[in-house]
Amino acid sequence: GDFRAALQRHGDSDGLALALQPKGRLKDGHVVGAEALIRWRHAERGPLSPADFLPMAQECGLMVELDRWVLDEALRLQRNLMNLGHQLPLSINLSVEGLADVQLAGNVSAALLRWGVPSSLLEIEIPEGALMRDVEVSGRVLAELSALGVRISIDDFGTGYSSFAYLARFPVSTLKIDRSFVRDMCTKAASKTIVRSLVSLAHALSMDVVAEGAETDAEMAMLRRMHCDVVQGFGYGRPLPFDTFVSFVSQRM
Ligand code: G
Ligand code: G
Ligand code: NA
Ligand code: MN
Repeated sequence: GDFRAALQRHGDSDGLALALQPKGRLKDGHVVGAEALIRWRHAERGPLSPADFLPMAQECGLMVELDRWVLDEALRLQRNLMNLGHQLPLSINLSVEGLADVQLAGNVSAALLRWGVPSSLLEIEIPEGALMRDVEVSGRVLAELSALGVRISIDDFGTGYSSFAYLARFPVSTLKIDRSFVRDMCTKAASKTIVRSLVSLAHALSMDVVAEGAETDAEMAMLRRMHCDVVQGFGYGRPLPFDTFVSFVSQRM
């Protein structure tokens, strides 16, 4: 009930909100985009993280509705960013249920028009596991989305079981290396090897590569030596409320 009500509201102090986590180009530290991450400022329980409420939303069958809310809110924020003179793609996360929503591409197209946002400024992140669950459905959805000009990235890469045949065939622009490998990169030789291999794999497939969850300077330096393109992690920037994100961007242009 609580959550359903929060889905109906926008921008309240006690509703759902999107935090923006900056993505930085390793070469020069410039902001090249951001990922929208959902937060719930609960009136009584304080700020809740997705781990606290996404399972509940899933059980209640609200994921498709949640994904639609996120799409609309992310494009509202993108419109505000554009109005401030910024040209930064924002990415949103898609749930397994959202990926199977037959109205997805139609909704994305309508929302882009409604907010006057060019499709090149929207990116959709799909976890590797969700993408490979049903490659027939994924193939169809990805074709529809990329026909709109929306960029697609594979999230949490390395944790699922990718068929490389499909990976090469899907219209994917970016591969995001899962945080677990980046976290252990400086202490475990195997993790370092995996990260280096995933960077090579992405580049061989003409994809950009983002390393998730880098927290230390040592990790960022290692990623730079590996010619990883982009970093997203606490070491570069935390998920921020819109206004704080705008200040962050202004300081790194
Ligand atoms: O923001 P945080 O790292 O706490 O997110 C935890 C998990 O919740 C991550 O797996 C992330 O993908 C998921 N998540 C965060 N925001 C969204 C969202 O807007 N939609 C969906 N479907 N998942 C999200
Ligand atoms: O599943 P997905 O990759 O969408 O989840 C992103 C999640 O990872 C978010 O909840 C975000 O808060 C979290 N995250 C991003 N960077 C870091 C980091 O450097 N360290 C840790 N521990 N979590 C991070
Ligand atoms: Na993500
Ligand atoms: Mn991820």
